[in-house]
Amino acid sequence: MSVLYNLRMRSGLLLFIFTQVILVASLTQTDKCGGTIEIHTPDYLTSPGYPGAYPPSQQCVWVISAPEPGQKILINFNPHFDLEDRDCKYDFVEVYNGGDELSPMLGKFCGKIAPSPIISSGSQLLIKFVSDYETHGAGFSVRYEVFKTGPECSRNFTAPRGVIKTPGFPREVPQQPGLHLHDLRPPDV
Ligand SMILES: [Ca+2]
Repeated sequence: MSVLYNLRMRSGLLLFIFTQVILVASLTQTDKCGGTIEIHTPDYLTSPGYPGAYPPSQQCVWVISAPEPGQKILINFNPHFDLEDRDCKYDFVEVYNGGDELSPMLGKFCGKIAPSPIISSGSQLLIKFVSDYETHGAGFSVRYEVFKTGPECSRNFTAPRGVIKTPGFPREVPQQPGLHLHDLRPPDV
């Protein structure tokens, strides 16, 4: 009886250690303050400690690159966005349209409203996160991926009537992020 009990305790302990190791490994992967990222699959980066409060006095710079020079990058902020809101003077996240801070800034964000999705015009984006010494929020999480454009979708239609087919119809619609059929109305004349 006690042998069985011991065995269960031990395997329970091992399982506990194992899950902790996994937890720490998965946290450190996305929890780093800054870094160089080449996109292979869509992934996330977060402010340190997210969704817990970020530490004081951070200055994190991530440079994200698409694998091919002609590709663009799409980033989507998680709606759970929370940075000290004092006109973005003290804590903020900045997005630059290129690989360094001399590139044009696409936005500087703080407060509790997550920024809209952003698409780079080139193959690099820079994200910079800054916090000062007091008053912290939950921070931010952002998903990055290569922006996909297909030749067969996302066109503007101006004819008064016509037929729209999904790419490759009548085959199944491919699972393709960024595929939208929109703006189907003819423009007002
Ligand atoms: Ca602050």
